[in-house]
Amino acid sequence: MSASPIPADQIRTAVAEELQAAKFIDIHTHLYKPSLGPIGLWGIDELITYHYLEAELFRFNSITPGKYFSLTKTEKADLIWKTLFIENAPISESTRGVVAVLSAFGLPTTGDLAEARTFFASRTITEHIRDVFRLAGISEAVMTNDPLDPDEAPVWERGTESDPLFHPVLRLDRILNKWDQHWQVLQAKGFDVHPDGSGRTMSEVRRFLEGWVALMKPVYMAVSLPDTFTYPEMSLRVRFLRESVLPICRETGIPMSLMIGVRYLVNPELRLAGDGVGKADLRAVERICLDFPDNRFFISLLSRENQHELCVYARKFANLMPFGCWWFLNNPSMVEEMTRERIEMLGASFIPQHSDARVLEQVIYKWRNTRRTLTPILANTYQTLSEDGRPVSREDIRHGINRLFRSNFENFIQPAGGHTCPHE
Ligand code: FIX
Ligand code: ZN
Repeated sequence: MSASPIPADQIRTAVAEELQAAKFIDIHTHLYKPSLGPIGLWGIDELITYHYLEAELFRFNSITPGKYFSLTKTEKADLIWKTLFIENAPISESTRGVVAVLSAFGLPTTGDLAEARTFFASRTITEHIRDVFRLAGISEAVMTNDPLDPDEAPVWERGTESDPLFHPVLRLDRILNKWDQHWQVLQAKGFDVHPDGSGRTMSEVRRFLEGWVALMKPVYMAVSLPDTFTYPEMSLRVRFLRESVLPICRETGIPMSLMIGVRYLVNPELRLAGDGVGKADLRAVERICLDFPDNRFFISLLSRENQHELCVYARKFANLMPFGCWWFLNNPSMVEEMTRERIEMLGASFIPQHSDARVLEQVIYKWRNTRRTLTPILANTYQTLSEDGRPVSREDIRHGINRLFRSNFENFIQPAGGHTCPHE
């Protein structure tokens, strides 16, 4: 690859081509390898009944959530399609996404869903995953795997083959956020644990997680946390972090992902669509990075108001890797704002985005949008560098994009030996 400088007026084309050619790693999704069975969602009815669209349905249609959730999947999809795609133009980020998926497969974006249903019913999952990943421009996706999920856990325990397209993650929300509802599951498996965390609970949870690390070989552990998350704090959650989770992460060289800022079920009637956002006190992140210098933390924050602080903390802690424009921030206006600020403050030492896809085909539009939003931002970045007197080569651009969408992640999940400091 030539290191020869690119004329400033050709930088944008070079950026667009390199973004298109690069295969990204999607570091956080709710997608599943086929061998985990029906928990992996795909197809038109799943796309349309995505909780983002359910939230929008209730703004346009007077149906009550109770009545809506009593419908069949097909009835739900037909109602959302009629309301958000036929009676109204699908201009929101989430509805436009469905249109982008339909047109990616050459399917009609108006009329009824019959042709789309026939098309998706004709696909076999392995060929479909291959085509979807190609259209999305990703090489692999990182899953969200819950060792206490009654549908998923037994499949892992029975043994599943590994899949190079899907990397596992040990998701700990049930232990760290809902211990009072789930401690019995561990007790039933023979772990000497107690609801109040007494006795051998901490070491037994450690033993439980050690077993899952050996079984699942996760690339990182993860938890979503409320906007009220505080550290340090006299709580079971913080005890589990300190005494069970972070010690194992350190010993096995696995990073911990903290996704902070959720106000769970602000409207419980909306179920999965009922969560909200709140500004978090990031002194918790400051202290946890300080207290655990040998642990590495992926951090994603849900509140727009927390993003600048996160950039500052990332400048203070090399064991902190900011990632993604999570959930309610995964909109071009927010992605633009956050990515520009992160480049200005962190160079290419962060991970700009993850899809958070819950339905397979969503990666097509979520990554198309990311490329579309980042092209002018990266082009402007390199053009400004060239104007300031440092010639820019295609190699520079390729290296930067590879860092943002691949090697920052690959290096950060490496155990300490292979880990290269993100600031190098
Ligand atoms: O906690 C999470 O991983 C969140 O991403 C999800 O719970 C959320 O429902 C979602 O789908 C966001 O996009
Ligand atoms: Zn998620």
